[in-house]
Amino acid sequence: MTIRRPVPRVAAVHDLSGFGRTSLTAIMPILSTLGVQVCPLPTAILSTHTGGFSDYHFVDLSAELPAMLSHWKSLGLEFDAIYSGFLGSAAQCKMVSHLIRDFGGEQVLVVVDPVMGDGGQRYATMGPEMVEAMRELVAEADLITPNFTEAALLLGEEYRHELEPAQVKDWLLRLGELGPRTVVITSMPVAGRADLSSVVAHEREDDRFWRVDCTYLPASYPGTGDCFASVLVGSLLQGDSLPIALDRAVQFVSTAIRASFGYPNPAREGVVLERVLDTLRAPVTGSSFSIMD
Ligand code: PXL
Repeated sequence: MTIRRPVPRVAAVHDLSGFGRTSLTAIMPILSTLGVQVCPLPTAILSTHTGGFSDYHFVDLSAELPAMLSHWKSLGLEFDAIYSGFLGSAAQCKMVSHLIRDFGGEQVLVVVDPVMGDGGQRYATMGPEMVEAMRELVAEADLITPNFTEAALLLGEEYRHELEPAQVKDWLLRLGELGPRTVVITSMPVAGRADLSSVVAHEREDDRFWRVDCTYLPASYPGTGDCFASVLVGSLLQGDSLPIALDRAVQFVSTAIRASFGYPNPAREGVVLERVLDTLRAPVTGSSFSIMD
């Protein structure tokens, strides 16, 4: 027997923000802890992320990406997953499409986290052209992980404060019609339950709808979407089923938020990842997912 690779390998296409625990500074430690090799392709370098900081320095690396990719190609590199998140421009969305065409395939899990905004607002660098470009990019993905705000943007829906269960299913199915076979929406408000927030998902193959609820925590830390999607990717690459991977991702984010809550540091510093990373090594001993009927 030949071992193809000692550990799964992911091409991670995100920005590198020096301060604030978002994107690559969250994704790399999480996936490494889950035993996954991360090959970062930084789309931009920022002094800090854009949530809660102003005057950040933003260096767009778009012009460098084709040369990086052609070097990877000349090496004959192969990946088990391609995972993109925050992108600096509409042109970068096109570059990720090329990456998917060059390095994707039957055996490669393509995950697009269409990072564009949160809480009903678009992030500072996300103009309307990004929404259009992201809509085209999600068509190339196997799995997408928009939050509620991003789901509304992708569908051209108004942001609202809650959705009835039938509408939740409708949104999941319509996002699936854009292309991906698995759709996950995070930070979904639960109708009539202000104390809860849900992650919901639909898999086209077996037409099942999944839901994981967690207690709504009155705090918002940048980067929690990156933490969620990274645990999901790492867990799926370890061989977990989708509902277990969703459960692990929800658990991790909620543990990270709770661990951060009691500190006086401003939310813009992100969650205290370093204090909770080890929880990712625990075996799965329970779960709280349900099937939506
Ligand atoms: O985690 C989302 C994210 C990623 N990258 C940058 C960001 C944000 C959210 O604010 O600003 C640069």
